[in-house]
Amino acid sequence: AQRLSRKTVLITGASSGIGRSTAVEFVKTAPDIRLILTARRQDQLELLKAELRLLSADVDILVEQLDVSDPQDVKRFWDALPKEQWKDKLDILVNNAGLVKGVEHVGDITEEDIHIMYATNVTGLINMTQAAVAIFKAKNSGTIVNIGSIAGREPYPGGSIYCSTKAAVRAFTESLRKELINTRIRVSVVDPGQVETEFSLVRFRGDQAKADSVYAGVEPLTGDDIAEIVVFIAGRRDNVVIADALVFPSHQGGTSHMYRK
Ligand code: NDP
Ligand code: 8X3
Repeated sequence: AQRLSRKTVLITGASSGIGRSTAVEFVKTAPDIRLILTARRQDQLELLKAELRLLSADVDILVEQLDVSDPQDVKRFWDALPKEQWKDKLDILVNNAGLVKGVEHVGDITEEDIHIMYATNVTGLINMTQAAVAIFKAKNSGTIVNIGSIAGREPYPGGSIYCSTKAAVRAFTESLRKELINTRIRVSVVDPGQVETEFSLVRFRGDQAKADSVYAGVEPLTGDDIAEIVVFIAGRRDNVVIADALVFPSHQGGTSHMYRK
């Protein structure tokens, strides 16, 4: 908690699931933390801000609508970020925003779905990272935690685009860590297995019954489980780099290895 005191954290995709839980966990761990909460749904971010204020009166929160899939919006966001109060003080970036659309096989995937997954999960993450790295290099400190997935390690049928975006996150993260080896900037990737969030609802385009069937007969991880790990990684002594974390619920051994009751 002491190590995270007054640190400034930027979370993408903070309006739901793992990102939202990560914001809560940072405040529970360090009640005087400074949070920049971003996502497309600003109303959800405002609700989260109110909830976090109830947890701690000492927290500083900046809510900013940001669509990471739009490079112009990413540029606008960084240009508008108050320099002295927030931008130059940035310590931790959590690249969490991401999504999957559909289960179509190759040949049947729409151009739109390919674009939104790559633009969000890959290009968005890269653009956010480039901006943060410039700030971190100037002060030779900073932590980047990227949310990958087991899907990036073990691709499955019906997931060609999503799985390849997460493989890209993994490779990008590793290159970056090695590029920064002579600095005090830390780079980590967390690869969750099955987590119950809005993820499957988004995959199945709002079909709640289909989304629920993904979690039938199993006990998935929660957003809070992954949030605890993200905050743990960020809170280590600055010479400690948890480079890589693969996290499963106990019934899961891989993307297709699942014990169902
Ligand atoms: P949710 O759907 O609950 O949350 C996704 C978050 O990403 C939302 O806050 C959403 O906010 C945000 N987001 C989506 N697109 C954009 C965008 N273009 N710009 C900014 N924010 C965006 O799912 P999870 O919490 O599960 O997903 C978080 C991360 O975890 C993703 O990267 C996902 O791939 C990864 N993951 C999830 C697993 C799971 O089983 N759930 C397993 C492994 C990895 P908004 O819609 O307001 O923009
Ligand atoms: C989410 C995990 O296996 O549903 O990244 O794609 S999976």
